[in-house]
Amino acid sequence: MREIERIKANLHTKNANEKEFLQATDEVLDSLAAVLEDHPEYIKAGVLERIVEPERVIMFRVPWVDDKGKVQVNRGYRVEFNSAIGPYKGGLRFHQSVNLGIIKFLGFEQIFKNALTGLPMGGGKGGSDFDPHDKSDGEIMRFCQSFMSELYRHIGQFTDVPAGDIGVGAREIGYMFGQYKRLKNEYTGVLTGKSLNYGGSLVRKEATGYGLLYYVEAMLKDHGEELNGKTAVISGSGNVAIYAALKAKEMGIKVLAMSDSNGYVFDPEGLDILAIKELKEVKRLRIREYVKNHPKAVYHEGSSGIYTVKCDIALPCATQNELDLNSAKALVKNGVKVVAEGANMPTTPEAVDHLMTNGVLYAPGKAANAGGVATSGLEMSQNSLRLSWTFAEVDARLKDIMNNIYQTVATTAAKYGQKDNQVLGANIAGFIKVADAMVEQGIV
Ligand code: NDP
Ligand code: 2IT
Repeated sequence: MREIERIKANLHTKNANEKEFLQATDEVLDSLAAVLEDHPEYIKAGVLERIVEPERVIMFRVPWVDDKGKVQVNRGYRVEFNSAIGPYKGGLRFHQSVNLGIIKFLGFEQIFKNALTGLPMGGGKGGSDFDPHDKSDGEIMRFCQSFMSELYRHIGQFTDVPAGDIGVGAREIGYMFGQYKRLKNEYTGVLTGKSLNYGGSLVRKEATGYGLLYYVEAMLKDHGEELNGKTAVISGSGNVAIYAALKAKEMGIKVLAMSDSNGYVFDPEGLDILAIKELKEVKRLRIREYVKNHPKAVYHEGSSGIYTVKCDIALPCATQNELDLNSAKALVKNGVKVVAEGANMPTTPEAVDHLMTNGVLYAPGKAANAGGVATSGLEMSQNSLRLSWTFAEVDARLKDIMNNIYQTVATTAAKYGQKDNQVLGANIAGFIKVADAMVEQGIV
């Protein structure tokens, strides 16, 4: 469609250095031709031009002092992308690879993901190029305090509510919450993913991984299959991967391999997930340490090799573009049935094409990993009500939301004549909700 091509060309000219952002916008825009035919009001109201431009981009200096007394400077970001359906909502990523293009791609994806949850949350994302890997607890605290000393003026429970992402878990959220409270002299639910001691929600820690499995369960049920007895590989061994693996095991799936950025561990009889959780979540060690106490398992250097392991289900839960065409070919050759994304945009466009043309059920992250932000939405509700729901209650709501997302995505894909094309279904369903709100609110 001419309108779409024009907007894409303009975006590529204006943001030539932001390759991940362009990858994300191209995919969404390419899904929308049929919608625009049906809805000329979106074109008239300039919805496409507006939705690809962040409402606000904040970049700032984050100075801190390391344990040796040396001054360090990182760059902080918050991209407030779209507030049509609620306050900006999305995580903070601390990783050495972070740059503006990566935060913009994540913020853009978040708009549609949050819309799919059915909860009133706009899209945003932030973070820093700070590398937390080799830092002491004191250094992490000082960095988080410095980061929040600038960010606090831009966020708020009704404005923008950050949470965790890569490199940001309950520890970092705690230090940032403490600093926000001190600066604002105000106790509000300005961050989600808080610990249970001061306003966090049960199930938030588990939510992205659990939600991913609830989504896959709904998808397989719709295709007359069940999870019990299947095999899986799960990339990463962070927050998303660990709780995906625990839920997978509970559902009768054998998890054969998991990874970190150095390599992967493989055990044909299935990994001991609680041992991996202890190793990564509590001791913060490398995954290669696992084989020391598990002699049947093998460690392979290099994380992308994980996709050469024969499995029924692959769950990429580490980072963007980790599953490339070669990995997709290896998975297809080995008979993979399902690829569902716990990470954001982990599968390259060429790999997605290869999977879908070979009949693999492919679930994009903005649908399949929405359980984390959905439960953040539930944390915001509980904070506003000043009460906490039980584990069972939050878990039931999460399951319900993931089932609804799958149904919405599947129905939308079918309605547009492309059954099982969940990329199309997720992009269109998320887009329509936000676009309608943007039209109703006028040119802002
Ligand atoms: P964590 O920091 O807890 O874990 C990240 C995991 O991915 C680690 O095992 C890490 O290995 C690995 N990893 C990170 N970067 C790379 C890389 N460049 N190459 C290979 N492996 C890498 O993050 P999360 O589990 O929270 O996030 C994982 C993914 O899920 C991200 O894409 C995130 O955006 C997405 N996501 C997270 C949600 C959440 O609620 N936390 C919600 C929805 C999506 P190492 O330790 O070696 O760095
Ligand atoms: O990518 C994501 O959806 C997240 N990192 C979670 C965001 C949130 O606000 O809980």
